[in-house]
Amino acid sequence: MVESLRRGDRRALAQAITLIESQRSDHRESASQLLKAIMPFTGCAFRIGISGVPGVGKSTFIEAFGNHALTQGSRVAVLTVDPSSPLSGGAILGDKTRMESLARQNNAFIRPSAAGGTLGGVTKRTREALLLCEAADFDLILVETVGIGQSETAVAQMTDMFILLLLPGSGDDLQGIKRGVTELADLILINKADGSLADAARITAADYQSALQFLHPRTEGWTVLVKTCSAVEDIGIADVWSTVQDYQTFLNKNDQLEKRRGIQAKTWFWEEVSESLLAKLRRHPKLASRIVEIEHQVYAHRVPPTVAAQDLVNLFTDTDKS
Ligand SMILES: Nc1nc2c(ncn2[C@@H]2O[C@H](COP(=O)(O)OP(=O)(O)O)[C@@H](O)[C@H]2O)c(=O)[nH]1
Ligand SMILES: [Mg+2]
Repeated sequence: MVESLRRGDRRALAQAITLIESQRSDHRESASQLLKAIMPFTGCAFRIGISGVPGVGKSTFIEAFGNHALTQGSRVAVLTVDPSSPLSGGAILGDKTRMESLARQNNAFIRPSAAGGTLGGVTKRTREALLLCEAADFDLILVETVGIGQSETAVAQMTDMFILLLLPGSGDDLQGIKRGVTELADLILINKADGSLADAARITAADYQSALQFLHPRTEGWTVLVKTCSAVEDIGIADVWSTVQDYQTFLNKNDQLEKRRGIQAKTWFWEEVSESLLAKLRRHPKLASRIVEIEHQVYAHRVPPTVAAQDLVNLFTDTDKS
């Protein structure tokens, strides 16, 4: 499988992703082996997260941007993080999930997130899928996520650059800018800057650009730009491409890419550690009845949660020794 991946074989890549998505324990074992084997071939792509509310045009943008990247000689892989997809999939009018024109290209690969699952489950798989895409020689990876809840943060945690798409006129609620936007975005695009919305888009962009002056960028030393574009009419896409190049150069020059990825890998590692420790504790046969008891005491406010937690952890470490 590693060999076929290294040849850039897209069918092998799809199979490999299916393998890492599998819950079967024997599959998990092979998945771990596969991931270990491909590690030397990972890390060479530029990873971009793309977020925004449903309907803002993320998929349409990815298609336009991805097609542009292909003309520049890139090999483009698209992954999606959408824990809600089984419910909302295709529910939005004109949803462009399938990205047909991009999907037809030889040097493009598109993979929607596995149906169902928790955000944690989906993002874990997406991180691994991203590595597999890199091993299969894709040098630009676009991760689409809905701008709801924690999924934005999770995607920012696995990418090098974070692009936020907004709608023209959305500048009315600039107050939301502190939390959601500036903490994560390296580039903000006001999409649908075409037809009757073009003027509104320019005003929105100017509003955001001036509001951003007073806020701290996520990447030290980088000025977050606000630009307009039209994914449908292919306006401003080449400009976005050159901004992405500039950002990539900036990150490389300052060793920031290396550092960011190192920190991301460590965070991922500790997430995995806490997850498997917790799973082990919850499934511990000797603790099952004690857990029910303690939980009940916490529920009834008879024991402070902090004390109960400490008791349980002590029980766990003692039981595990014996
Ligand atoms: N006018 C206009 N419509 C767009 C643009 N980009 C996307 N759309 C439309 O907006 C709708 C939602 O697009 P989609 O890419 O599925 O949005 P997503 O939910 O953010 O992925 C579709 O009907 C698109 O055709 C654009 O630049 N201009
Ligand atoms: Mg979409």
